[in-house]
Amino acid sequence: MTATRSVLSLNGIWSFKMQAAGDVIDPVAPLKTTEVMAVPASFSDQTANPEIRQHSGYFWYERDFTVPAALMDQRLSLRFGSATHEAWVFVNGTEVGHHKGGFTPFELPINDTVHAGTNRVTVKISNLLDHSTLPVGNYTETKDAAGNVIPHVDENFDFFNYAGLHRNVNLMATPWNRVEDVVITPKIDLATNSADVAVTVKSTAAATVKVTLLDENEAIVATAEGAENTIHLDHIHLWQPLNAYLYQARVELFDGDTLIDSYTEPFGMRTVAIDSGKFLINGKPFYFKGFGKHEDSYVNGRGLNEAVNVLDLNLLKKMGANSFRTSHYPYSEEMMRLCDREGIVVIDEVPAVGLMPDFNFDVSSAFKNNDNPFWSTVQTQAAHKQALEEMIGRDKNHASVVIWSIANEPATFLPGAHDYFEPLFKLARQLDPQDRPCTYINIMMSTPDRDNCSDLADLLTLNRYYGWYIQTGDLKAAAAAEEAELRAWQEKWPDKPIMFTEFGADTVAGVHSAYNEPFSEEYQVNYYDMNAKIFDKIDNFVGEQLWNFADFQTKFGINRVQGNKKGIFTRSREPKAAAIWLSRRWNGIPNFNYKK
Ligand code: BDP
Repeated sequence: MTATRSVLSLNGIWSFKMQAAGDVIDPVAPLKTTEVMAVPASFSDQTANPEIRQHSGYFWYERDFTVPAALMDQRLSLRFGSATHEAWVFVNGTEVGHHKGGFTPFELPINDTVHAGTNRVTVKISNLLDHSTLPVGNYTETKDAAGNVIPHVDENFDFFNYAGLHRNVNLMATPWNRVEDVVITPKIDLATNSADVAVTVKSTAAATVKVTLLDENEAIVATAEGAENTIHLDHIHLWQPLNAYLYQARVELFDGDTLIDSYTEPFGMRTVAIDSGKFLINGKPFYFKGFGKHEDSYVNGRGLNEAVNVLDLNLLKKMGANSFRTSHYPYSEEMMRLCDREGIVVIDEVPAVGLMPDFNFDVSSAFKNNDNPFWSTVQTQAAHKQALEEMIGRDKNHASVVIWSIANEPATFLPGAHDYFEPLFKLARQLDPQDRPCTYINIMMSTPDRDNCSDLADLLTLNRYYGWYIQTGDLKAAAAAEEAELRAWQEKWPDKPIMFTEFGADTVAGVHSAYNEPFSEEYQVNYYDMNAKIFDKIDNFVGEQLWNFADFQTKFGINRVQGNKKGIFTRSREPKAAAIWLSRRWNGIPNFNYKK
């Protein structure tokens, strides 16, 4: 909302219908249903009907909304924070647009289909995934007795396939001639404590562009005119981990003296660089302490839950942590803004998860299989490019984002992986105006001798489960194997920083063992203790992000008891013993200069 723009929330209770086999639904007529769903949220855990929760296919949402007559002269659009995974949007029965990809926003103009007063919006949602989508799902079809196709998706990944209108839905009214994008790229000189801030404004009209930079007290620190500016600032305040400082760029379009549009974008000033095996933020070696997370909470499922976001960051800070990864998809815009404000360091990840032949928990099979033709059959390249464009397009200005993660645990030990990833790394580097480091999250079968892609990444971000999926329960053997692998990586790439982006052990809160038994709280503590001792021995080891912040929901399976239990908090955010142990460790580790 600005002086020239209105935003009206369409969150709330919507009508809802699962499209069962054989159902024909025509959006020209109002949806025939008595079911309702709250938005934003997954529908999955709001229903009491297991058939809806487990259904693969199509779902319909609908509600009325009012367009005030006073807004009818403006450009009207519907904006969805995300619709998971694919959506077709109809206004008063007419299709106004479509979007595929469940974790990034989209906006659809609706002037031609609305009138002042009451209107109807209908959204058809698909939760289907296959070998061309991100995330990757295993798609199969059967037929019922009447010959109707029954689709089925088996997640090729370890989290529940939550779906629905997951984030805010808004009616927006903007001027016809408007600001379309703002790109803010601060080039900082740490030695002189000054910056040249490049501000590029993309607008729909040839208008006079005015840019005003404001400090945290809303005092004006600089002004400039034109669509492309480089503004010099002295005596800058740096955005620091856990000590954020946010400036604002106010962008205004003028026609003569008349204000046509205005938009304000917050931004922070910090540098990110990699040098001699260190990860530098503002020129100093940073040590990542934190988590792989999920957008996952009771009832809301994967839906935006701002209270949980605030609690999670409060718990994170209390533990002495400083960072997390948006495993395994871009998180809400609200969470990204919160991280900017709270000084949380973020690894931002596209939904490229499941890029491996058959997701299962038998790690040994993949160690043997080195000739699977996976990369010549998978068809995700187009979706992957789109996901990178949309994530970097959305998140480019966030100070909190310091690394782009281009995939989680792709099968980089198989031939063809390098050809698949090379163009994606190139694209990410072209798209990012701030030249942040790029990486992929390396799976444990991709050891230094087997991995095909580590030359592409700026740093080594490893997921390792020594003592869990291998050497289960034997922390001594696990420690030896883990240390040997880390030393091999360091030798192979002496200038690349190494960090763990996952390591963890399933732990059922309340289970105890005098014998250090896996699944007990004691084992989880000892597992982290073992890992910490290794990390502290490796010079280029720059961070530990464990798996996972909290227990989270997964598909049904014999390896999961109501979900993945590797949280150091339960799903309701109660600490397990490991959370207390890790708080002590992390509160004793400074954010900077931990490794000499
Ligand atoms: C890794 C995945 C993550 C899983 C985790 C686990 O990146 O999504 O949840 O392991 O098995 O394979 O707990």
